[in-house]
Amino acid sequence: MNRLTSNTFAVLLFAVGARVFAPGAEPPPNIVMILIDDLGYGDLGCYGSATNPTPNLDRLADGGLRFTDFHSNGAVCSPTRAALLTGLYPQRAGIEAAIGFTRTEGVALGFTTIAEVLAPRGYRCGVFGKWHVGHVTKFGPNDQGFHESWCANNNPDYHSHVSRDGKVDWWRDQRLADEPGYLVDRVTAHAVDFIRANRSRPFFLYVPQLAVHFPYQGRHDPPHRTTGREWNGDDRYGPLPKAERPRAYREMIAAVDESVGAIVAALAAAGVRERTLVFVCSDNGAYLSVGSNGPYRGEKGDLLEGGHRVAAIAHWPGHIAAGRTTDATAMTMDLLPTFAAVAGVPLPAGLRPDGVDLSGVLLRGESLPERTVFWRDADEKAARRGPWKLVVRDTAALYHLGADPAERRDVAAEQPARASELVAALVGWERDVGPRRR
Ligand SMILES: [Ca+2]
Repeated sequence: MNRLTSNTFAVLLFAVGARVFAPGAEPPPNIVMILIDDLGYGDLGCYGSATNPTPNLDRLADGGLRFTDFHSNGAVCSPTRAALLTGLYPQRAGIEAAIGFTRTEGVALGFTTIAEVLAPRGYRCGVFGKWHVGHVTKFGPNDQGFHESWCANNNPDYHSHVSRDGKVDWWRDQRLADEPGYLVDRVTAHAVDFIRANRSRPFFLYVPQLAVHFPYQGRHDPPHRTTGREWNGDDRYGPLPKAERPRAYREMIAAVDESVGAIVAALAAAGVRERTLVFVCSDNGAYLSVGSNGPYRGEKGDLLEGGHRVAAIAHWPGHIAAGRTTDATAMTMDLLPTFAAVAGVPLPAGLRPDGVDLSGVLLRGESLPERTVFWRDADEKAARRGPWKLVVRDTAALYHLGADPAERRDVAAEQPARASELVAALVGWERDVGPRRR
């Protein structure tokens, strides 16, 4: 975009922003949050994959900041999404496991979401993709601060849009509204339309892509699920025999990468690329039957690193220095305070996030003060402080992630004081967030 067009936009933007923001102030930045589903730490080119070409995501990493120690709050979908939306540990938001096909469970509407933080300050908020923090008719995005939404509750067939419960699962503004197309591409199209429509005002665009979660279907694989029956056996994974699923998975990664490229191109075409923070991460680790968690042991559902250490990239030309990596230990729940800080929006009274503001890490290359973070999923628990990680499964094990990133050598017996400290911290945290709800 040439300078004249850029200046014209700046004037227009100022005129719009001035209604909400102080005269003379810079217009607030847009925020685009892309959440990839079930993508493993080792699944992107910029994280060492030799099999998956991801040129658009690699370009974002080259031009921005790549995290090497970023974690999903959960090892499955719903808890991580609850943490992203609320800035809280998912246990505090009442979502500790993946939500099934019930309409009685979800993030209660009384919790303040990131959209509800930004919308009152003039941000237009849209979400396109997989919601999965409660059925949209009862716990939906439009009732949680988003102005517009196209969402699935769960992971429908990418072509027929039928979920595992045998029902069509594609909703516009919380009403069933099916439309034809491969869902990765439908999400992209709605996101691009949203950018075009809102080029002249600040926006928060949340794109929780459905891929690369099963069913494993590339663009040219056939539709599979039909309505009126459940798909909860091995057929939940889609139409392909096991041996072909990794091929479809790679195609789905390519489709997500193209989606990221299309969203970035839409930002550029709208003239807002330089005033938009793009953040990309995954909601949990990969299944090893199809994906890679790089050097880390475990997979989706585990509280070993493979279940929750994920790829994360932040990109904002002129604000985030290009080509850097950070080893800051960060988590999904940090994104709400981070986005609020980047937008210059104070948190509402009464909202005390568990997450911390990462804007110093993003914008100024700062490190984070040491803290202890926690996970709990079914009967597994984990605590992390510095390089030390306590993993409680049948027994408690202590790992030094610097020396032993694959968590193979339990050093609890050699480091009893370290182990006891983390056990005590975990007990204190569980007392704080309360017992598991189900
Ligand atoms: Ca997931």
